[in-house]
Amino acid sequence: MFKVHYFSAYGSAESLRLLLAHAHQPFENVDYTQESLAEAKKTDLLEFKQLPLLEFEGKRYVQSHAILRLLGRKFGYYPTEDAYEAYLVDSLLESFKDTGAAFSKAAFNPDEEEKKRLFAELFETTLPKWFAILEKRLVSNSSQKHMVGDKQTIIDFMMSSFAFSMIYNDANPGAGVLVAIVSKFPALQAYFEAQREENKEYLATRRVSPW
Ligand SMILES: N[C@@H](CCC(=O)N[C@@H](CS)C(=O)NCC(=O)O)C(=O)O
Repeated sequence: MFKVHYFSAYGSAESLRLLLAHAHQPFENVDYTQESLAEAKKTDLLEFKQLPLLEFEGKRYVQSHAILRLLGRKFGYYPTEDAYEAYLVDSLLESFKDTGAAFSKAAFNPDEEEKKRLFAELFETTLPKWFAILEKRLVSNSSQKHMVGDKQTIIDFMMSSFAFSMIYNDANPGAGVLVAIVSKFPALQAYFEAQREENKEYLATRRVSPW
């Protein structure tokens, strides 16, 4: 049985949960609070003192993208035969780091004025530009239901994690503005609907979380 250690939230663990559910691999959530994370940091449980952590077959795995690739290889969601396809997957995955960094810079900024400015930049410039690039990749792919190739890969779980945690999530108070931005990208919207169908069993039963 897989154990997903994370907060009681979607966050950086959700792509892993989506993949495990799609691969019909039972998993258990081990939920943390800030307090229990602080306690865990005093032990050698978390190699980089961060979550998520995945545990299975007596081993522990950290760094969400590395875990995603590991599970992708294990369950057939990573293009191991084709180096170019692997590059396409990886370059999209890397772009999540850049967007995530821009989001964190805004969200955790202690200066309220600067925070407002950074969020405006994120919504007006960073996200629309990123979505345009994602959509361009999508329409140049052989299937518009997947980002790379014609079957599910780890990047589809990453895209779905973002879509169904942040954009199409009624529990996320910031979802409205993201829905409005994505509505300008019809191919991306259609892709997310295809991914909703692809992941429907998990999405129908997972717990509700604002992020
Ligand atoms: N590169 C790491 C980043 C992990 C990370 O930033 N985790 C956050 C939660 S999303 C965390 O553990 N924050 C608590 C802390 O650093 O004290 C990964 O992708 O796993």
